[in-house]
Amino acid sequence: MARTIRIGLIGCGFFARNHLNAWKQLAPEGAVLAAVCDSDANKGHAAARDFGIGAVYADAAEMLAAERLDMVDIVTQVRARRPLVEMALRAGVPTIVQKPFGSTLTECSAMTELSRSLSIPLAVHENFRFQLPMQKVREILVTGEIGTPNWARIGFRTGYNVYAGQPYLLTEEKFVINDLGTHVLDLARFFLGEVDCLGAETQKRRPDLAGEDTATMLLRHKSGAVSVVECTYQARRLPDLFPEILVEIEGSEGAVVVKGGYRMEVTSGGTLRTLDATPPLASWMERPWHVVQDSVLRACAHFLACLQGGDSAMTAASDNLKTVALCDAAYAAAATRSLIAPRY
Ligand code: NAD
Ligand code: 89V
Repeated sequence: MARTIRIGLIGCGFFARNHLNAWKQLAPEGAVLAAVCDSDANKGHAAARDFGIGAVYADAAEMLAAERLDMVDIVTQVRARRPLVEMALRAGVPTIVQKPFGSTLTECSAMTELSRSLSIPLAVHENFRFQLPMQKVREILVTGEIGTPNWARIGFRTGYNVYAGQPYLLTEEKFVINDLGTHVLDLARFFLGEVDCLGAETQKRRPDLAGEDTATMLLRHKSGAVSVVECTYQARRLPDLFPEILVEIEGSEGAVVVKGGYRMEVTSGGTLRTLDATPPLASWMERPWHVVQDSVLRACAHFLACLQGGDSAMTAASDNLKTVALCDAAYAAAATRSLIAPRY
């Protein structure tokens, strides 16, 4: 059996249930939920009760001092995040932090530099690239079946009431790019590589929101490829595909397309094949969230294996910093109505 990894989870709110279920399912691979922490003691105790975790804390410093941990998984909102990351890294504990990595590029750069200077791993739980359909797209690109990718459209368009489970999104001054754009911009990098410059238009189509709810971005990648990356919570169309991501990538020899219902079409050298990328539905998962929940499981399995093997995670802080730089550039592009080079 692989080395056991004792995990302390901080932030037992809405989405943490998926992390807790994933770590529980990964017990045979060595994951041990050793402790939970939430500044709201009721939430911490509820998580401990539901997942059979013996140690519960309301203060992260107390947990880090009392527990022998091999990993900290931080699932708080972004507002509370930097002090927790710095505390865990300074305690010498490898840390995973949920997206968005941080509130600003400067803040994310500082956390990345602290991780580097202390030689303690820091990774971002950016899980859209771990979704089964996205993994299949990546596999197809790597095989060269569609040739050199040169154009793409990546879209997350829904009218789903995300605010019911995440009410804090109503008051984020910088909302959809930092919260959702970070996912689809990360996919653009995952599929087409780093970005030379980008343009962006944002909209607040729901007037009572504090921030933008729609972003449409045009990217020129260093490879010469061009991508259109878009996200909104204000789509009013049926069927609403939440939380599915639609992808079209064209290459020199063909194309790969992810359509609604997890149907994929691959054109290569003049022939078309179709495949089904429907994600599995573990007992703790529920439609339509299962694609996201399955990606949490895949991401956590990746982080666990990387820690056990001493490898750098695919979404290490130094990598996700480049995605944050795209979010930063997108806000600057929208504000100035100009093309902006990301501050890598
Ligand atoms: P939430 O507000 O429901 O939960 C956060 C919890 O952290 C709360 O229970 C709060 O009491 C606790 N907390 C805050 N500060 C703390 C501190 N200093 N010490 C200990 N506990 C503290 O938030 P949520 O909706 O679960 O979102 C958490 C994160 O997950 C966000 O960054 C969000 O963007 C992200 N998220 C990711 C996905 C995904 O991976 N696809 C989906 C939804 C949300
Ligand atoms: O991934 C997220 O941050 C969630 C979503 C609903 C898109 O899964 O908000």
